[in-house]
Amino acid sequence: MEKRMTIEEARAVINQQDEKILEAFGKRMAAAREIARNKEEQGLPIYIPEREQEILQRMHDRAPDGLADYAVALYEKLMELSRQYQREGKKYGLLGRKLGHSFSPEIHRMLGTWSEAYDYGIFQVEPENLEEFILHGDWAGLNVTIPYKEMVMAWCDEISPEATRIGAVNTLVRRQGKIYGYNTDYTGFRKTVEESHATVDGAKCIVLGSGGASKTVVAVLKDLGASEVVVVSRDGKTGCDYAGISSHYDARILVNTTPVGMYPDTGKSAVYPGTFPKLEWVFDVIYNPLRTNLLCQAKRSDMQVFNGLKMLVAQARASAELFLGREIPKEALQNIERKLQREKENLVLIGMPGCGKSTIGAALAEAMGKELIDMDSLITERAGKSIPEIFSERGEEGFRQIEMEVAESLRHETGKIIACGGGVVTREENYYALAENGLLVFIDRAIGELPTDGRPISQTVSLAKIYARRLPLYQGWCDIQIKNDTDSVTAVVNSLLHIMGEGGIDHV
Ligand code: PRE
Repeated sequence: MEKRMTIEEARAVINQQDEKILEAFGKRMAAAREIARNKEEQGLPIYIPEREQEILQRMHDRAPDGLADYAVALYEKLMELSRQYQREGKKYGLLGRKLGHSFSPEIHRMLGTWSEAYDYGIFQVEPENLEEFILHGDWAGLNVTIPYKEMVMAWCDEISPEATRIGAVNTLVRRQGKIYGYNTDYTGFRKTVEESHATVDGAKCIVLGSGGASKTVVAVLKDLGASEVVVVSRDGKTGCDYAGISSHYDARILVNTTPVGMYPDTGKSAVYPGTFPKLEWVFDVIYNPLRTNLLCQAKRSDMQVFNGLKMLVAQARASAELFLGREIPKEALQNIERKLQREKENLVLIGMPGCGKSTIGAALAEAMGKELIDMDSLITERAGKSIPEIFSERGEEGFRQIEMEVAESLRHETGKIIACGGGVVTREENYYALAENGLLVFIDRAIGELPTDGRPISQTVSLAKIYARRLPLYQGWCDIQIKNDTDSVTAVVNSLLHIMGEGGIDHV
């Protein structure tokens, strides 16, 4: 019989072998660094899938008995570390002037989990320091944003045909001491339009703004066959100023590329989409808020609306592919976009008094790890009085006034569950405050099931009348309508989570 080792003996063997492994590991990593230097000089990517495949196959075939799968797992990890080591000290990031609220670092961190982790930061640079930063700054790859997309072209050694044609660069990569400029916004916006299923071919389009983003949008629309693209600028240099828009009310597609309506200055829009009788699709390159005032208005007019999140994620993926010199799976796009949308958006619960908004809200908050905001509690706090007291002292109008102030104060909230009072829908202004970052959920409960005690409005007018009056409002406002007829909060919460889950509704 084979002699068995004691724990101590086996550990001594492990310690001895670990010394050897460590020494070999050091030599392997040093060789990887050498390869990295060579690759840098020759402009080759760090990740070479064929080489890794060849190594994995060899390790699989040569592994000691029963250890093939372990050897493969070990070498997968080893080569991941090797790539990380080769990339050490390489900095990537977003270059711009004011970047406080950018989603890019978070998106690139997530893209890293779909490929390999890379160091992505924020570079806020003033115009007078731009040249020095581009030419001599410590970076390997950059995304470029407002106001530098056109300026950086001056320092590029080579500019891709796409970026040259558009006249704007949003991605810079350093290779062999040279600076290469690309435009991945094109890829990002094209993806957004293609996935929207908007019929661009033969359509008249109107684009608000004339900066770098506008040029990209125009190129995409033209490439997709738009019959006419009207660019609106404040100074009218593009051939159309805001006063001239009335000659283009026959547009079918509208795209905003201006910063009007962007956080923190939200609630504004450069045009009223409702005045375009043929308008069907409205795009905004802004993603914060998730729905600009323009998109909120367009949605109220039953147009199809798309925010800038898909474009942002798609351009980031295309840029990361250039940074890393490798493909990143397509599935990363939808996954990251959905994650961000879910993380940032509020769930705004609307419906008749007593339909279960607060209880369902609390359960949802718990299930989703989000904070619950109860508008009625905020109203009580603001007034320093109970809701029946506000009604008896100031009437419904007084109450609605406070409610509107509270809705307005919630405009910039993100990632919360907001339970609203039943009559929130009676003031159109509240929609615009709540829908900017909110997915509106109408909880519909049978009238006979609604309680009336302690609810001033419900006691004075018949519930059926209120319901009849408000139903079209709830339905007009909501993104999701859900029945609450089971008396099981969990059932309602689960079906809502199901609707919002993978394969659920697509919305912004
Ligand atoms: C190495 C690392 C990354 C590449 O994707 C392939 C292999 C490795 O660690 O084995 C080395 C290397 O950079 C190379 O052979 O090209």
